[in-house]
Amino acid sequence: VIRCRAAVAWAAGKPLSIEEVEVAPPKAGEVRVKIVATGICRTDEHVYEGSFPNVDFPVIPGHEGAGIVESIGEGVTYVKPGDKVIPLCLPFCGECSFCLNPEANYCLKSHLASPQNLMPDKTSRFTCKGKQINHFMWISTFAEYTVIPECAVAKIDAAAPLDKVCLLGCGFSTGYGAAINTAKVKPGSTCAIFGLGGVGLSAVVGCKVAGASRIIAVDINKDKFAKAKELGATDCISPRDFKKPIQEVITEMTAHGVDYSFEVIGTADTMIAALASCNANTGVCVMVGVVNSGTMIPIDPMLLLTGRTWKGTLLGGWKMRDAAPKLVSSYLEKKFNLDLLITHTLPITKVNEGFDLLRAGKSIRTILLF
Ligand code: COD
Ligand code: ZN
Ligand code: ZN
Repeated sequence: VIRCRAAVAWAAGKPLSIEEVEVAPPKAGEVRVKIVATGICRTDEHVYEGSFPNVDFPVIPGHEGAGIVESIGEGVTYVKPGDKVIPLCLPFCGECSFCLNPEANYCLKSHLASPQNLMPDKTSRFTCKGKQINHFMWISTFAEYTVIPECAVAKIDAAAPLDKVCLLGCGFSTGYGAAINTAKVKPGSTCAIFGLGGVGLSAVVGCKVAGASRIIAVDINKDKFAKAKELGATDCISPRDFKKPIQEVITEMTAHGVDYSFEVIGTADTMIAALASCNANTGVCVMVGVVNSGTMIPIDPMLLLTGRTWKGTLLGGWKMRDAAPKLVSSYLEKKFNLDLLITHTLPITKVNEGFDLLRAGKSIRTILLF
């Protein structure tokens, strides 16, 4: 058993508290990882608010981390102590029909398929003050040491800087993959990205790397525009600056609407606006944001009848066990720059300050270091 620090959410809406927790050794098929760095994603904020379904408190959140394998349980062959890894919020069992399908990435044996926030055997490896603490997405990266199923880690290059590549665990891969894999943006095409948080800006990067000629970035917070331009946006617009709906503005700017649009906010209104912003015939709209559970979206079927495609994406469509090491190599080869997305780096003890920055719209990504 290892005693170490972790940021524990004891109850919905309460600030996280830094606690000393006990982390049990990995059981068969599990690995114990020393987390070196972890990002704060909006989804962690949803957990904290208590709006994430099927998450019971107390819980150790965090799902955008990177670390080093400390020990392995019986039968583990994929990694050994000392290997650098990225914990995966979508595991890879390698056996289910989605894992066997080269185009799918939603492992049917994941925590999403049978939601619960314990380990796959329905027990916890964390205790604090004599109480059992729940896991989050099987990876709980807000703990200095965490136990993860072997199928939910990806081994990466020993040269990878963990305080940067942790972003590949969620935010960057989600936005970048939405452009590269889900939309399959073509060179010379036009794109519109709604929402310029860490995920939306990563979609901007994906469109740029794919060779889009025009990238329209949309946000109500104009403070995000400078970064969007730096990352490749050609136009930045705020819906608040126009009397007419933003989809009409975008349609006029591009004659018939963009080739690809991305909704990276998570509201019904912006989902409809993003759909209507892509061209009526070959336009593809990818929804990345998650709406509050129970939200329904009324749409005019004519929007789709003329040929538009409306798609969703999960973690940018990547099969992460395979993709994470390749994304790390692309980063090391400077194909894209993750560093520009990191606006703050804080010690884990300042985790609540990190959430305050996110809520105030002042940060893109905050990295917490142990
Ligand atoms: N119009 C334009 N922009 C808006 C509007 C609006 N009506 N409302 C908010 N925005 C802007 C905000 O100013 C902000 O800049 C941006 O939208 C949102 O950014 P963040 O920083 O709050 O969020 P991100 O980028 O960290 O995450 C956005 C998601 C939509 C991805 C996230 O909220 C979400 O739904 N996550 C779950 C979806 C998913 O697959 N995530 C990956 C696994 S966790
Ligand atoms: Zn599977
Ligand atoms: Zn996330």
